[in-house]
Amino acid sequence: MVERSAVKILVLDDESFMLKLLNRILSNLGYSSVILCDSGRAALEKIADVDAVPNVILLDLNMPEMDGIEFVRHLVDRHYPGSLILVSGEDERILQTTVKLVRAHKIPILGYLHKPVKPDALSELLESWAPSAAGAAGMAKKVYAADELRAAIEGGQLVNYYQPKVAVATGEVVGVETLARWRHPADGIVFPDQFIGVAEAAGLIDDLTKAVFAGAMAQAKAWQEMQLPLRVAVNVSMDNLASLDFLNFVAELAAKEGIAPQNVVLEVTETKLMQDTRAPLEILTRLRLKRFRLSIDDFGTGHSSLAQLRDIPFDELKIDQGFVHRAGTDETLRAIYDASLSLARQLNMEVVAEGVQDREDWDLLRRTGCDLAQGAFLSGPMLPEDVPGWMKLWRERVRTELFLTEDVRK
Ligand code: G
Ligand code: MN
Repeated sequence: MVERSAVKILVLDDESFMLKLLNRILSNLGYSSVILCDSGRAALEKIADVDAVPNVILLDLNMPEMDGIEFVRHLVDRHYPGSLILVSGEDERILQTTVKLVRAHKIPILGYLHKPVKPDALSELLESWAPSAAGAAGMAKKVYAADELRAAIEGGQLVNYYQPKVAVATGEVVGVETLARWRHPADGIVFPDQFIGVAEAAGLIDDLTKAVFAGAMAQAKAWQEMQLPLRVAVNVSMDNLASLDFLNFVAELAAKEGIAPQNVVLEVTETKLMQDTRAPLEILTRLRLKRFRLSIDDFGTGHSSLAQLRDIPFDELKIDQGFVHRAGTDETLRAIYDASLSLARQLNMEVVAEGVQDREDWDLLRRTGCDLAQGAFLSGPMLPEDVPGWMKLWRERVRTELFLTEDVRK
């Protein structure tokens, strides 16, 4: 049993009377270590202090400026190791969808509460918090210091892995997405969720993206010379799009390696609230004018995906994996998947479904006419030297098993 006074709780709600009310309920229940925040920004500042990281966050979904869903995204970027309880006046459906969204991000969620909050219900959810479960999830992830990452980038410790994207209608391997890994001398292979956030926060993301991009272009050239004309995608952070320097770097490097802009995809995610969107807008538009392909990544989870769609001429939309796997049987996921697909169609964009994990997912893509698939059902990320061999096996699979069910196309 954990002492209630030892459980660190952060309450985030834009309404001050709700903060006071929840504070009183918590205090009556014996939870005395409580921090109150009235905006996502304020809460993130608190969380930045390692000693103040809460065990449980009570999160209001509807807030001006930064809403609860965007806040969760920031928690993911910051490797928040604790648990969440959602509090909202929204209806059951929205709450359930949000719970799925948060679970897809692997943040433990104790449950949700409707406003007005009943003390008994809150008490029950808090009782279910256990330090072992939350601690284990948090401890598995080491957060690296900026200096160590800087040395790793300079010392060439980042390596590119590549994950295939396949045309659903024909099985043809259209391209690959470049996924950075850190070959850490002591810790082994470190995944991007453990260092991209650090790179962004420490101003290292330009150096990181440039290193990844340079490797990807060199690899694209090598494949081109092997008669494997693969479109190569690279993940670009919004922070990269703050200066014209990046635009020139991309254009010059692709030209130097002899890669046509049509075969270069820039996958853009908005992970934070942009202060000033003029520079990224200009840079993306100019990349597009040069015929680079622009892709909106993790669609459905960002802060202002719809605003981005309105403002930026994207060629490709990637439906976030959280809305793809199991969308065949889950009505809510299916509704979001269908809506994303039809949005992309109407805007004349190619659609990629991320996170295709099994045969059922693949069949759904075929049935619904999704353009491209990416995910473990095809292949996870691999080293570039393994790509040609995988392509051979994949073609065999396409011929023998994947297109036998003609009836899936209703
Ligand atoms: O490889 P993995 O599926 O764990 O990658 C998870 C996410 O990490 C990707 O979807 C992408 O958003 C991010 N990521 C991987 N490589 C890079 C990179 O080079 N730059 C940026 N900005 N993000 C990356
Ligand atoms: Mn991506």
